[in-house]
Amino acid sequence: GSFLGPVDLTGLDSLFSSGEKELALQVRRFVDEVIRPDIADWYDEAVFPAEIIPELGRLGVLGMHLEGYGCPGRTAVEYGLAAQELEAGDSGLRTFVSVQGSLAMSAIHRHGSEEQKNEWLPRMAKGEAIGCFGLTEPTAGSDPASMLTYARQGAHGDWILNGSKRWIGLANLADVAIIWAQTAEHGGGRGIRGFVVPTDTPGFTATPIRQKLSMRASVQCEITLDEVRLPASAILPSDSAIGLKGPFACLNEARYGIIWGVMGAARDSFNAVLDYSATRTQFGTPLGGFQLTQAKLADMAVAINKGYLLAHQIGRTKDADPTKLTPAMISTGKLDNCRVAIGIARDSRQMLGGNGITLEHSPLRHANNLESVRTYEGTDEVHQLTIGRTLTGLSAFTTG
Ligand code: TGC
Repeated sequence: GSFLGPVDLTGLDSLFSSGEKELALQVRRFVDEVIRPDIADWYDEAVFPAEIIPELGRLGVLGMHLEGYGCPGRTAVEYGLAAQELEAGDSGLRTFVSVQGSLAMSAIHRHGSEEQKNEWLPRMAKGEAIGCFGLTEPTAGSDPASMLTYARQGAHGDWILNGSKRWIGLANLADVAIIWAQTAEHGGGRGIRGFVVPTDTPGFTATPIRQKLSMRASVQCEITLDEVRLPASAILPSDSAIGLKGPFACLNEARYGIIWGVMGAARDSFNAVLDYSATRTQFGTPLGGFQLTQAKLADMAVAINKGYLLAHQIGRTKDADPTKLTPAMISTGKLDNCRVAIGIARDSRQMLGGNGITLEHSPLRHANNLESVRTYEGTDEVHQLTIGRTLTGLSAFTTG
């Protein structure tokens, strides 16, 4: 049988090497042993299980695709396979791995000084230090160029940060925050620079956002920066981090992981409902014997196969030559795999009937999580307009 289970109707199994499949199964075993038994309680009680972070380090999934500095140095496809196994467990768990590896670690790895890399990356790969990534603000979501957080330089070259960030994953647990701030009064997007901020710096506060109906087994925070004073060496020094292309290069990595991750949530929803339709009997027949059930199962399976094919194509392209991985390609995968996955999770809940509304079954939990996933790292609309700009050569992000 296929390592992806009964949903694999198109020979997806043959697209992956035995080493890649073994890695996926290793992550799946971790999810089965460490996540599945407790995820319903964590979600119900809004608890992020921070104690598993060092275990994720030992599993080799933190900064998984990065080379050197104690990072695992895995391929893009291996990283993708791990992401989909983690998200089959819960999107909140995969989000932690994305924020740590694709956002915080990749910002330091790509744009940081040797000193910053040596200080943070080996410990972050082991899960001994936690990172977060502060781009979004209360008034700057899809439009990060409008950020208000400001970094001014003091007389001795030190930097003083003021402002706020919102929706920042794990900021309350983080040891280090990558904070993006405006440095030039009229710099627009090009004045934006990144800073490596130890979270124990005076003036840094992170407050968890409460009453979430999505990503409950994960934490997102509001950060306030009140005269946060940093040495001159805290800036990410690389030219690659001047302007918005600095954070966007990291967002590309996180968006790439999502293309795969959400297929795990879709597959887990599908498996839950396939099992249920074999055992649940109504009108004297297992649900799976009804044509309306089979039509839904067939449509879901077809959509999941297409989603994996898209993720695979994008992953192999990234491994062969990362410069060929265009923003439009990433937007295509992120846009469609997210909306396909949330549709499957919702249809699965429908097929579970009333039993689908508790945490005994995964689909509604996945569907609620996917509300966040289809919104963060670029909404559907941002990705549609990115694709639209590529197709037409016209930017429709502003009316000005
Ligand atoms: P635009 O003029 O398009 O670009 C500005 C500069 O950035 C470059 N660029 C990219 N570089 C690499 N990869 C990409 N995908 C890039 N897209 C653009 C571009 O070449 C340009 O460079 P330069 O050298 O000319 O300055 O900028 P714009 O302001 O028109 O952007 C348009 C838009 C809407 C596409 C962009 O702003 C966008 O993608 N918005 C969505 C923002 C988003 O995804 N936010 C999620 C933030 S994640 C976060 O804060 C925490 S969530 C995770 C958690 O913590 O739980």
